[in-house]
Amino acid sequence: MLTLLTHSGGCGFFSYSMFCTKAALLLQLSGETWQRQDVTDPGELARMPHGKLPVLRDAAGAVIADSEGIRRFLESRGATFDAGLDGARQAQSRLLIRMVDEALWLQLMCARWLEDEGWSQMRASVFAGVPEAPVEGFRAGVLQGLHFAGHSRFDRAERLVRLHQDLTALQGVLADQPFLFGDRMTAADCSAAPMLEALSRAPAAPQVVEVVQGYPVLMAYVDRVMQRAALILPEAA
Ligand SMILES: N[C@@H](CCC(=O)N[C@@H](CS)C(=O)NCC(=O)O)C(=O)O
Repeated sequence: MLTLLTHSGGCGFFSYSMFCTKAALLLQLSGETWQRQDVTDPGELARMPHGKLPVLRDAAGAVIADSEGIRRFLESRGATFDAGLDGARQAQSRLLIRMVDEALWLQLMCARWLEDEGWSQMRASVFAGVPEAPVEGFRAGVLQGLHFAGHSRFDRAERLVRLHQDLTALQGVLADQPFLFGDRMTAADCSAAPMLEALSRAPAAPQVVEVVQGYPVLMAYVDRVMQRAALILPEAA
């Protein structure tokens, strides 16, 4: 059986990591039989191929890193995530996934790690009970990364303008369809729904949550994707 190694969840999130939830949705769509295994030991996380999760382990013990690596692995076993999409729509799907996985991810990182209100909610949820020194050290590394990427050099107002632009674009693609590319859930939904979900609730900072909650069509879409995938939520800690 396939085992998805994930960050743990809580507060209604399958995983606090939207990339782990994305991988879980891809697994659900693929029709494979799989199980989850939460990685909570920092030493074990550091031993993962990129020091990150999600990672998929197959029955022979081989490990596949990264949600996109997991997608390719599932496709190599016969999964088709974009059935029925012509070449142009497959290209649009790829562009959209990159936008969500890269641009909205930076928004989420700022909302959870940079903004003080987001960070205090992270301390109370994801890092509850974890000693101050290592967590603050880890945060400092994340903030350095955001500074290098440049996103944290924008002020909050500029970040929120860009967030509005991206959400408006996503809503434009969705229009009145149930899923981003029509009646059927595709790979793009596996990226977009978990990212929107993560941006729409704590531990994301309240000003970001307020913006995202201002797009009820997108919020209904997130619920639809999660219901379609019927992910089993982890037991409350
Ligand atoms: N590009 C990767 C990103 C995975 C990722 O950023 N994982 C984060 C959690 S959302 C992580 O495990 N971070 C741990 C660390 O950096 O130490 C994917 O698509 O899977």
